[in-house]
Amino acid sequence: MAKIVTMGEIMLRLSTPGYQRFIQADSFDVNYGGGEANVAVSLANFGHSTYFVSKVPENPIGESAVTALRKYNVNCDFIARGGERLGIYYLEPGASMRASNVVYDRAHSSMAEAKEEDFDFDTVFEGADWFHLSGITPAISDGAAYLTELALKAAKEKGVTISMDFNYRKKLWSYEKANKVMTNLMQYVDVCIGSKEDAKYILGLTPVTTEKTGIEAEDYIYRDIFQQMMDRFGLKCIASTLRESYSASDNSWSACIYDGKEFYHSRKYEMRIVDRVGGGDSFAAGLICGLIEGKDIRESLEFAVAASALKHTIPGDVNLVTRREVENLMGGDASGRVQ
Ligand code: KDG
Repeated sequence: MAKIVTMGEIMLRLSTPGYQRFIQADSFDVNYGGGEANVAVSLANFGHSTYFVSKVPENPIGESAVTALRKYNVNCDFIARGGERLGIYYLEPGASMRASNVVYDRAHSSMAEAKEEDFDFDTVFEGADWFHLSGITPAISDGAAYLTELALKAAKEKGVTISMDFNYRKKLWSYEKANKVMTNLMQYVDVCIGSKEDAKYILGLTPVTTEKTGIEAEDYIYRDIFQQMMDRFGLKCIASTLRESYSASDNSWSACIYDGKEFYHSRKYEMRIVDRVGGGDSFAAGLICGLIEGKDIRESLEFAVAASALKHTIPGDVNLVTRREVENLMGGDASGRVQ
């Protein structure tokens, strides 16, 4: 069982029931979520010893968020208490041709205003095998960006493997700001999850053009952009999810990975989506799970894609599927069609 640490903001998620528009809703469904918290839950669910680093207010709402993580066996010893408030995000789930809509109400949250003295990173990373972060944490405030770098430095000094999922959120920061911050943070990263758009708009890399078409073109462009990222940041491997959207609720889902030698494109699943939020986080968790258990990049990627395809069938942010369910899907009917 590996020790895995993730760090970020956990929020109260209030979503309209039954695909209602915001204006219709007179109640909300309550869940808790946040990019890195979602990854922690998935990894705990796969049996790893998982720690979430954050700060929540010292009130019943903060405690409820912590309880939501404890319920899924995430270790919450490194969650500081204090500050003003828990961030909230409102979700209007999309359906058919109507996209989802998110409204953030998270300014001045406890995590956005957390300070260096809230965390003892030496203790956090003692004996840790892996540290996972996403671009959401440095995006929430300059203070959180500073803390992110402190945490990355501490993890690096202890020889911990580091993964970073770009997770670009345009409602949190501009591409210019993301470029400045993320380019610097990439020096600490071993395993990266990001799309060709992230490479272009956040890292300023230029994807190659090609006359190839379809999946061949996609693989060609990804291989090239991944190589550019390898050359620049000395990564161990890079992966991206690949979504072909038929509508807001019908998608195909696959992924690709590159380790500097082999480029691999996974099997594709056709999905009817119940809740897409957290799909990327469950992919990150599946990939970390595979790699940390010594699986090769192909097996790790297939596990991650299947796990995240299943996440799309579960309401809420977090992936509550078992290892057995993921393996059954990997070994079963390629349609992966789920209601
Ligand atoms: O990846 C899922 C996240 O987007 C969701 O949990 C909310 O953390 C969140 C954010 O900042 O958007």
